[in-house]
Amino acid sequence: MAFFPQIQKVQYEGAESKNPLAYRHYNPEEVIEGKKMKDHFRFSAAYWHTMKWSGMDPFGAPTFFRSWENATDDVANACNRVRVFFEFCEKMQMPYYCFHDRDVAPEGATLAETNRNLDEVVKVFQEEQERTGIRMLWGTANLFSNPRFMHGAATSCNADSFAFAAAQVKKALEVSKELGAQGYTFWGGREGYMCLWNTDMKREVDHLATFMHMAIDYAREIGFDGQFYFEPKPKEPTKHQYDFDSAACINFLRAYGLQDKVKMNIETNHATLAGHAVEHELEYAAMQGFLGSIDANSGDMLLGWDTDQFPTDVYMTTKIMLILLKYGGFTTGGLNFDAKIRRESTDPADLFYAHIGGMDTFAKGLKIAAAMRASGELDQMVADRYASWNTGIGAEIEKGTQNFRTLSDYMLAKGEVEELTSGHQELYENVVNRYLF
Ligand code: XUL
Ligand code: CO
Repeated sequence: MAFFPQIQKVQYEGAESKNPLAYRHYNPEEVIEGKKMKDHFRFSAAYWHTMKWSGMDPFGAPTFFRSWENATDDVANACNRVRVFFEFCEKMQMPYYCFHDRDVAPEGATLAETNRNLDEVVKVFQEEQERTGIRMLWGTANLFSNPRFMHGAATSCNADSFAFAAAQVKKALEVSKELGAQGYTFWGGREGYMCLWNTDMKREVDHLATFMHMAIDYAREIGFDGQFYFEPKPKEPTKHQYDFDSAACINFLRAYGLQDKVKMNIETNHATLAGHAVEHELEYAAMQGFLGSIDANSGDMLLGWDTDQFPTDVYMTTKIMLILLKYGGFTTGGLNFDAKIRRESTDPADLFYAHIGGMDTFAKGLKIAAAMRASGELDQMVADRYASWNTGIGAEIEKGTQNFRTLSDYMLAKGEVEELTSGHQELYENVVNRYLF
């Protein structure tokens, strides 16, 4: 049975197409810089937004009424929903997906029943993976919705909350292995705090590291060899989250001996919440060797919270693709649309328009980024800006043959910094614009 009978498989039709259900730039088989577009992006749909977002917000009830949902949200309904999801992914030519344990199966009266519910639904995922070839990019566990996690999970003041979270992640790792997931993501949820008066920060952060080590040890024990990711987010739901941004996360990973086991999953809207741009977060993670995966979305600067909108800004996708190309692209990671349609976008077709827009915006960004790299114009301008480091004193500092004494002698003899050049920011911006329009 088809749940989207009026929608055919979305195909590439070229830039001139006016068909709202076609790709204008995303051409999966097209080769750019020696790699197919589909392999550059490794696009993924997020189950929690695409299937579970109901349109509910803090001020109002759900606005989406889907023909495939029943009122009870039982296991049978959850299984049926998986079929809907795979029809969606198939029609979108979406090669990957991600979910939290609680997105896909309802919680039972006990942990044992909850695990059984999950097993039932995972069987359907397995069938649908077999049927379609669509694969799981990464799995994760929801350690934030249930009231038992009101103080956090791994960083809770309550040891039982930690233990429950551990039991949940144990099961989520088993399921990720069963489904052949290529990764597993830790997102903090409530791993942070609201008030330092009642918080033992050192103890909480130590516990977070203990939790991650336990998860990784268990994964290795059961033979799950997916890549682990840490997803930064500075606030929401707590005021101070321990996974604030790339720099804070990487410091944490290094401080606790996790640096060889975990990479970063960077989300655009989380970057902006941290007062950064996504390109800053990505470049920082990548230059430190932590480039892992991307949660693709965008925020609304006027609203300032985690609006999780689909990306439509070609400037932004160009910047992201430039960094991805520079660092050799994804290995285990991909571009997961951690994005939701607006609560006023009530038609099932809106799910398609949203993802098509996101994929086309990234495809256009990739083409522009590749053209910029092919000409080498911008790279040359940046290289010229740093020319003083290529010879003379600059080269010697980089080689490590100078020290404060020799540099002081050098400057005493020379007297003043010479040849300070313009930063030409406006010129750079104009050059970039030439590739965009
Ligand atoms: C929350 C968020 C999560 C993670 C997975 O803001 O981004 O959905 O991506 O837990
Ligand atoms: Co995310």
